[in-house]
Amino acid sequence: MDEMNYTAKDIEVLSELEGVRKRPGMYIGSTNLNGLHHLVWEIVDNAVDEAVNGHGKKITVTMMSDGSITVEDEGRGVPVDVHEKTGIPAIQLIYTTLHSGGKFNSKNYKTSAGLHGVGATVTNALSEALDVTVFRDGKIHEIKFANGGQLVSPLTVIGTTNKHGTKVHFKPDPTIFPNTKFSWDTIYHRLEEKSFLLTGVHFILKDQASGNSHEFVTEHGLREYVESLTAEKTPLADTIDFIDEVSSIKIEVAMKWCVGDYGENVYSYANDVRTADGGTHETGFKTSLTKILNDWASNNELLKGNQSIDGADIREGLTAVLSVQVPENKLEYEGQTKGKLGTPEATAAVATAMAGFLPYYLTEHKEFAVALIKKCAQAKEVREAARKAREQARGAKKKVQDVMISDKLASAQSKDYKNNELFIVEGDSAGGSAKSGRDRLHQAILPLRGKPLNTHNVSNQAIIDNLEFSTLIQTIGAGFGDDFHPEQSRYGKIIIMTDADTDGAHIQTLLLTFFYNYMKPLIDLGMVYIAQPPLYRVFKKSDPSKHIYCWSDEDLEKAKAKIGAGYGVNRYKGLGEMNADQLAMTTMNKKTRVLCQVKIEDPLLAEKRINTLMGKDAGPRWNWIQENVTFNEVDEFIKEVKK
Ligand code: 0R9
Repeated sequence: MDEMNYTAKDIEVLSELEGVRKRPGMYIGSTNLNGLHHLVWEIVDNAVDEAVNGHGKKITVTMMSDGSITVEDEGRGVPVDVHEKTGIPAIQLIYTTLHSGGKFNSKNYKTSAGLHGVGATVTNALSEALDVTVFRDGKIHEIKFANGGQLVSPLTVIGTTNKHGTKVHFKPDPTIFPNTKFSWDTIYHRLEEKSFLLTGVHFILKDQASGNSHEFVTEHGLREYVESLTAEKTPLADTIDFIDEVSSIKIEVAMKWCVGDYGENVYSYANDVRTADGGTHETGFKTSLTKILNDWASNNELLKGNQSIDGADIREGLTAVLSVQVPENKLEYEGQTKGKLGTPEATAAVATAMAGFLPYYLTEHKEFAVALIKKCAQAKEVREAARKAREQARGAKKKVQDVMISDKLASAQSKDYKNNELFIVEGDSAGGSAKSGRDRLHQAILPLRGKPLNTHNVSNQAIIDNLEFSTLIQTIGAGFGDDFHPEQSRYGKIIIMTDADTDGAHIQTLLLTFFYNYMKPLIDLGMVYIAQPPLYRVFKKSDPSKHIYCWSDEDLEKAKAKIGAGYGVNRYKGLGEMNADQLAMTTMNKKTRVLCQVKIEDPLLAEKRINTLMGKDAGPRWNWIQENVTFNEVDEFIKEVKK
């Protein structure tokens, strides 16, 4: 088509696709690995909609050896007829225009989230190639796009078939995504999550390169979800679950209390989309749970005097999944993303459903109900005692000077807290180099003595009693746990600086476990970092002032070539091997260092991993290591370290 023949419609299509390519963040959040996988979710969600509408029960995702991906469903097949007004096949519009789903309303092409077309078009716009194969009416139809959604092969019948369904195959555009490698783990967990929400739908994940494949299907959806989330915990009693419908909102709940678990794990969904920021349905769940348990306890004279139990004490050790299906005309979200449900009716609907089930369950399971109330009352006592102790630990009343907090801490001079940085450093010797090499105005150093405590599933009291962590809590000065106030932090960046070896990695994990469990807002606000000390220094033997620092083996080879004949290599096994200037230059100086920001991209995966890897039970950890760690690589690493 030459430029003169462009119709208004073509220009509109081009500008829409271009708009997506110019501002991908607006459509997929970012162009990092999260954004990359968003392309897959858009297509999988379309396949899911078809399955939920009762057409086809199997969805297959195949990671292809060439880095592309295929999603296939067994539904009716995307309509291939020509759109009356434009004369263009419907399928072409779906993949090239935003909001095209809505344009088919007149044809009754029902879409549950009202988002069809947006998703498929976004994936097409951000792919170097995308082709769709439709198996429908005994024929195989194919249409192909390339270079960000440009039509390269119009809709054609390429064969006959007795199958029905849709297959979408695409390869993300490397000019948009810095990393185009799909992650088995990420897709695995998303499909597993979907299978918990959509009982009876089979999800199959295949990796062409390794030949691995996995099928997910559940019979008891949310119940199985809660059981998987608590697999490594000790239950107080069996999982409780129910399904109800109130004011045309479908409500599903599964919950389980575990002992020795001090966390609160409530996960909510609206129309099968995770509502990470909660919303009206979650409020209905939490308030009704508190009311029902308090009423039941007081009716059965289980509470002293007029006492009541707080919601937080009831939810301590609780793992619950709440899923609501809200009809399209009532579906409202708060804010830009779909992270928070806004539908006002959802609060009362969930509360009514809870009230219609839970009191009867408690009465029928008295032994459990009594044990639960006891556990909640105990949590309340511990929480009150801990609150008092925390106030002491925080030194909120006394204006404590930094220097008095710990004799080990070298504090920053500035009171401009946002620009201050706290380096948590492994070992006294590295601490010494860091203290001499730092920018005294803005950088504080807190050396750690040995391995910190594993803080996963320990009580608040155990944290307070631990010298390392109580020092860290006092140093940051913003409290911890439920009483953590990130705005009070004395540091804008908390930087973990450990040796680049297995011990260093272990210390990082233990510190991150603490931040995750007791100061999570610091992670959510992007305030936690891991310093990246170099692994090598390559220098010219005849003139050691000519040198290059290297952060990887690839860097090392390049540096050797650059320095040329007569090079020497220092391998840094620990921070202590660097002098103060070298440590400052490579790892601490704001202008020259490399920092890795700690982020939680998939909250559910983070929760599961931390339970597996940091939990008390070694069995699941051992299994995970067996399944996921390539021991050859570890052996090689150990050999290298020993050299
Ligand atoms: C592999 C990924 N699958 C899909 O993207 C997919 C979309 C889709 C679909 C319909 C059926 N299967 C699908 N798979 C469909 C068909 C019909 C009505 N509604 C939906 C029908 O035959 O009448 N569609 C998604 C959007 C649309 N179809 C359209 F309506 F907008 F065209």
